[in-house]
Amino acid sequence: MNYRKNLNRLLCGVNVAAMVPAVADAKPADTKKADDRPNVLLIAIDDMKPWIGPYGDPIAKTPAMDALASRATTFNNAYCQVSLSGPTRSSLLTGLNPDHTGVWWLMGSFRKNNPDIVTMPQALKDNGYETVGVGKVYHPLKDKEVKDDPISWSLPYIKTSGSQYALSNGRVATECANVPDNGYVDGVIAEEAVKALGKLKNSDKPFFLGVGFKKPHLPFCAPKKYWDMYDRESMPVAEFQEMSTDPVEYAYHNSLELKGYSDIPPFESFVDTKHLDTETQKRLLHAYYACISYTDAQIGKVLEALEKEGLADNTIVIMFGDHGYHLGDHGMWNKLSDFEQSTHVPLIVSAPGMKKGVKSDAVVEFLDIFPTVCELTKTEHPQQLDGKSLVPILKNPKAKTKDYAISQFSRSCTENYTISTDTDLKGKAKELEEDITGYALRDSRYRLVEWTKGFKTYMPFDESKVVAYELYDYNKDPEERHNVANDPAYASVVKNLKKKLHQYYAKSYSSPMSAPIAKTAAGE
Ligand SMILES: [Ca+2]
Repeated sequence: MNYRKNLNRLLCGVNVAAMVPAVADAKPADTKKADDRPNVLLIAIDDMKPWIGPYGDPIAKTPAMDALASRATTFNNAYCQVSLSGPTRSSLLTGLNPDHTGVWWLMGSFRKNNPDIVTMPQALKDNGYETVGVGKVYHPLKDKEVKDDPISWSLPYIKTSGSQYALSNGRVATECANVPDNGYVDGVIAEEAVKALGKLKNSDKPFFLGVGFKKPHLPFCAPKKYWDMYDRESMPVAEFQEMSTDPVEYAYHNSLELKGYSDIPPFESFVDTKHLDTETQKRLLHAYYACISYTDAQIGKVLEALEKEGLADNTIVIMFGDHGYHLGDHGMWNKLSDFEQSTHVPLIVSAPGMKKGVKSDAVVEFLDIFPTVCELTKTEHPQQLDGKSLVPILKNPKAKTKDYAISQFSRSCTENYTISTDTDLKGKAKELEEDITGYALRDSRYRLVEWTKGFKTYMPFDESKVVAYELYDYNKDPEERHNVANDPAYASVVKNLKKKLHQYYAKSYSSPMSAPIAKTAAGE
């Protein structure tokens, strides 16, 4: 048994903040630099759907992401667990489904809901890694005690300052300014990430660097040169801007986020969104692509620095967009749904010794990232994780690790993104009884959504809480024009997928991670 494995065992599950110096002392001096465990560079991109080169997008110009994909596995069928920053990032970074973090709304804190949760960077820190973050890695909470989860990082979180806007045109949804990359904050984040890599290369320890870019999140602002890469007239306005047949009201929302900008013509409800004139839609799409290319260029700087510092060969790079995005499809904008456009995410993973330049069609989840990092860095799981390692797929793109992905959405988010304004779930059981949640099971062909009232999977399932179903057949209907849940021709499909979904509920409920959330919600 080698030294590192023993060290891993020793540190597993222990709060080692106080132990690290002792362990370092105990470590023979000449083995310090022999720690050849791979570094981890986690690149989080806010609100970026897979409209990028590696996913075959015919319009996007993303040379840096293309280059990354050429030495990585691109996951064609990856799904987020919630289509909203706070919950999706809480889930991804803890390796726990949203019912085990208790974060369903924008400002929830998994740390307050269950202080014992061990995050991905925290597990690596506890295992001898230097861990540091810059930009938006966790969703930024107002509560300073839990903001950026201080316990995750061995080095102080890198502060960046920069403006959302370069011009003073008020709160507009799109902005094109003739400024350098650091005229907006993502340029500053890239500069700081590059500096951090220069320092981390000199550390005796392997590192985890989390870098979070803020575009293409609204407002869609980017330097002019990225706008100039695209022709506005050729922007792909969504063809289907209606509700599906046999619609379920909970599945839709009123695009509240976009409505908050002064340069968006007023519209009253989601069905009126289609009345956003074509010119405005094309401007938004043009701006979204400009922001993607702007972000791509910043990623390029970070990856170039990784190369220049001699770190590229021994660094795992994981790049993801934190959820999908509606750009007019179904008559909706923004995220906040269980639909394909909102839950299908870009995920690209490059790791030393693994396949390069390949694509996998396996259905995978963001939950799978934490166990993958554990396996690649030989870090033992600090708690029961809800995902499965992607390493078999990184070795063989034809491999499959699971039959379906689960996403969920809490409809209480629609009005103001949160049931209450504080970050604490404590004592919210009563409010949760009114909460409508859609659990979506996506396999390689179908998506079944079971809408429930007052149910979360940390509780025992009770069929009386079901309020509606959706079923989409992506082989026949990739745009979700028809909800076929009530079509007799699909009765056996619904039955089969319901069974799988209910098995998932039972498994989630039986996890040791359920009880702490149930207690917190109950106010205990
Ligand atoms: Ca986001």
